Amino acid sequence: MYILVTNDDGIDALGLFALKNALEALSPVIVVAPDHNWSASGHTKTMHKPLRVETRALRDGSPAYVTDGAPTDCVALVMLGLLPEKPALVVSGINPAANLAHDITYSGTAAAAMEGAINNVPAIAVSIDAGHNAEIDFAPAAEIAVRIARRVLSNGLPPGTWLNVNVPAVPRAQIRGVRVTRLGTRVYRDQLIERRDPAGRPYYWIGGEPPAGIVEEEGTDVWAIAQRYVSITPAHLDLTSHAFIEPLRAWENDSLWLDIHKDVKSPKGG
Ligand SMILES: [Mn+2]
Repeated sequence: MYILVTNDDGIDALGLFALKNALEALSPVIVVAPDHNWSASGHTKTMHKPLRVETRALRDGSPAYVTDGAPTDCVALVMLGLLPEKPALVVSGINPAANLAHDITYSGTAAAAMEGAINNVPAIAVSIDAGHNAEIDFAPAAEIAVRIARRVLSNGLPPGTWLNVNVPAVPRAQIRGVRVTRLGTRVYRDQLIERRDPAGRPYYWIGGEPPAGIVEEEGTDVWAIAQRYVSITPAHLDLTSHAFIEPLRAWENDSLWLDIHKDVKSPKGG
């Protein structure tokens, strides 16, 4: 029995190390992490090149696996047989920036947890709302991850479900508590920045201010973090808009499809 720890910031990230050290209080931990930073790579699956896996000593000398694949690949490699048995739990992080609301569609941290859920292994993504500050104290989030991991190991999670955990970047005494939340609304402040290369051709950066969010939406992850609560969102692989299935069903017999058979050629060419 072991916990698989991975991240999207790469094998050398302090958040990965803090998470691994803290979770070892619960169970053996095996680290499989990318060899470089994959932040905002989403649910990338490597299909067009081979994957290399090597062993690497972490900063305390303990062994880990490092891959040239994406965070998703790190989890998939293990699920498909890199290690003799599947993990009891996947924990991804600790990401040094929040993964709130729409962020989880970009997040490699979240994607690694989704890959656990796809493989029927309970999974947790852990992030700190710190905005890539070099002075981050990972200890409070690591300790919170241990508490949640302990509960998930004993209770499991429903199929297709993973937990998206965000921790406010404040001293532990200033954390007000824990709120179970739904995903909120991000407000991205990206701008398209155009520059010129030495040949005069334009190139672009998508950049700007860090994202904001609608903090007034009570009960959301964005709201909880703004209130200095730990946010735990039960996320699901099912991205279906269930509320829109019935309204959309009216389209099934709509005039939109009246001529649908006319252009269809049969396999015999008739
Ligand atoms: Mn990251």
